[in-house]
Order: sequence, then C-alpha cells, then structure tokens
Amino acid sequence: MAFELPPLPYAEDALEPDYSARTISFHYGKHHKTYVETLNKLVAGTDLEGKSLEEVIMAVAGKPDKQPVFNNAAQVWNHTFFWKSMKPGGGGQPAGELAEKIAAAFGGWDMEAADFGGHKFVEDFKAAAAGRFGSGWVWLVLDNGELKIVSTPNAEMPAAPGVTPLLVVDVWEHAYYLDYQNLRPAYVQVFFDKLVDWDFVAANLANAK
Ligand code: MN3
Repeated sequence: MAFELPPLPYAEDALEPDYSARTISFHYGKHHKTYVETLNKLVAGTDLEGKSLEEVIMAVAGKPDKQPVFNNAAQVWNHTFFWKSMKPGGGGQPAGELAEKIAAAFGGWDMEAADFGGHKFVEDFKAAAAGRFGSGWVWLVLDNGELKIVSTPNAEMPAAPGVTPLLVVDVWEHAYYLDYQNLRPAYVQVFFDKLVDWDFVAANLANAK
C-alpha cells in the first residue's frame, strides 16, 4: 500500500492569476509528487511500510538517521495541508470566532488596527515569512487555546503538545518564484487577499477543540 499523491482540491488553473497554473504544475505536479515517490522508495521493505503518513512522521521525527524519511513524509503532509489552505475566490477577512480570536491575539487585521496600538495579523504573518531564512513554512496555529504565528525550517511542522496547525503558507522559493520572483511578502499579501480558505481554517479550529 504505497502512499499516493492526494488530488488537488481544485483545477490547476483555478487560482489564476494569483497563483498560476504554471506554478502549480511544477509545485504540485513535480515537487509534491516527487516527495511522495521518494517517500515510497525510502519506506519500501522497512518496518515503516504500511504505516499511515502521520504514523511514519511520528516514528521518525527527531531521529537523525531517519532524516530523509522525515523530510519527505513531512513535505507530503505539509503540501497537502497547503493546497487545502487555499481556494478559488478565497481571501479577505475571516468572520465569526476566527475574526474574534485574530483580533484578540494580534490586535486586528489590517493597517487601521495599528491605530489601536495592536499588532496586525497580515503584517505579522508577512514579517514571519520574511524572517524565515531559506526554505520553510509559516503557520497559523492554535497553541493551547491561543492563536499564534510560527515559522518552521525546511520540512518541519509545529508539533508541540497542545499545538494544532490551522493554516500554512509554503515559503520555499519554488512556491512563489515563478509568479512573484524574490518578493516573498508580496506573495503572502496575495495569499491573504485572494487565496486563503477561511472555511478550512475554521474547520481546523473546530476540530482542535
Ligand atoms: Mn513547496
């Protein structure tokens, strides 16, 4: 029972022009697919074969001799979560409990929120993305009841007790270079303006309780 590349939740051109079909054809069709294929080769014939993706990740996390397995398994999981974090016609501010929790944790959503002395969610998220040197991921997580923005290097994911990922933005260069070149913060801005699927985030928040 080999791992399979999960289907994209939408057509490859569904996020045009904000996230191009060309980017998705490489990012999903080459990068994500290759992580799946490499993972299958690495676990074949080992005691990890037949385990679920989550079981494999938990079994090898923190084990230096299993780093290649962790890297590929975690990249499969992270990318599947990333595709679900976007949708055609997405973007804009969330409503309901998410909006309240974002206001409580970050002081608000946009520039006007600065007038109240708070942080601003999208600005904080862009700063976390810009501050991640090299490859990695920026996450919105529920950390023991409180929303936090965290970034992880390479294939790592937030995995502390009481921490649940709600949303992720891939900040590896392959995620945005064709559409945004070196402008990582501009890509993150468009992610929140046009792409983010708050319904997915709200469902993750509900499941986390
Ligand atoms: Mn990627």
